[in-house]
Amino acid sequence: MDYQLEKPRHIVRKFQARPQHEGVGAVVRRSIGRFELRYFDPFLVLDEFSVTAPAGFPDHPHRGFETVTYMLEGAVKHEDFQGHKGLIKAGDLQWMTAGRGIVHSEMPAGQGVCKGLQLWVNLSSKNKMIEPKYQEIQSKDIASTSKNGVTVRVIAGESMGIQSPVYTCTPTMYLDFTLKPSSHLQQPIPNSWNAFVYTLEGEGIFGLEKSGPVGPHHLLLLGQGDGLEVWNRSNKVLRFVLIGGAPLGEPVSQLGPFVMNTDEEIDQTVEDFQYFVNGFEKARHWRSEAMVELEA
Ligand code: FJE
Ligand code: FE
Repeated sequence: MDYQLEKPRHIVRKFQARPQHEGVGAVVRRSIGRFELRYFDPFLVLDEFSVTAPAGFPDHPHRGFETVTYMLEGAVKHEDFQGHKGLIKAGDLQWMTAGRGIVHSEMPAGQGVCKGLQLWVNLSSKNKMIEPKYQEIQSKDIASTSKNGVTVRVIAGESMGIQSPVYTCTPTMYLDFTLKPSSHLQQPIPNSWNAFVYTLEGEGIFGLEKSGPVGPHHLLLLGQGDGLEVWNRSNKVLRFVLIGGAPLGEPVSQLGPFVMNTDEEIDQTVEDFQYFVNGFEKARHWRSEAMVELEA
């Protein structure tokens, strides 16, 4: 190993993410954002989604945070009220800063199942009302490297000497790791950050070498320390994401897809959306192609 961690983080809470219904006929395994774990500062929601047409997430608004969509299988067609549209395909990333307001639709493209992860990252009070912005990276352009049986795709932050070009308003790391059987990983994480693992495939040992293996669809909250150690002692490939961020330490007032600091700001947001002002102007006459088709 190139470095030794001084204080490896251990798992302090473990959740199995069970399927639930969201959007229109869509199924998500929600881990962060469910009743037992409303908020893991700065993270509001983590959904592992699985959607097949005609199900999906038709026209809906966002304000005050970012949605990060990382596709695992199939493709999502995205359109917003500014005329921004595109396909997010397997391995692609869309980092959308909703800021003061986005109205958009996210629907499966084609007939097959589409699967991925959607993370909601909160914005600090000074960033909640910034202009909306997109950072879109195709699979082939995502920084990736392999060493000693460990492969990382760097969605945000840096790992194994490579760096993501994504700018994160709230300092965030997002790493997609694949470990071959018998491989081992040490990944530094800033001491003051909140961090978690979400497992996708195979079985891994996280934090403590003598702990039991964890299978897919689990959220593992990490305690304090300077990094994470992982072992693959199984005979199958292990895949998981490691996500961390600097906590904002601010009050959160949330109404569905609107996330502000105070109840007054939420009331204002509901009004802005209702009267098409303060960033929601274009919502007055816009409907997505997906919505028009659904109603045809
Ligand atoms: C939703 C507000 C929303 N998980 N995973 C309320 F914004 C959404 C929503 C999503 C979503 C979209 C994708 Cl592509 C993937 C997601 C929630 O759009 F479902 C509710 N109920
Ligand atoms: Fe959305």
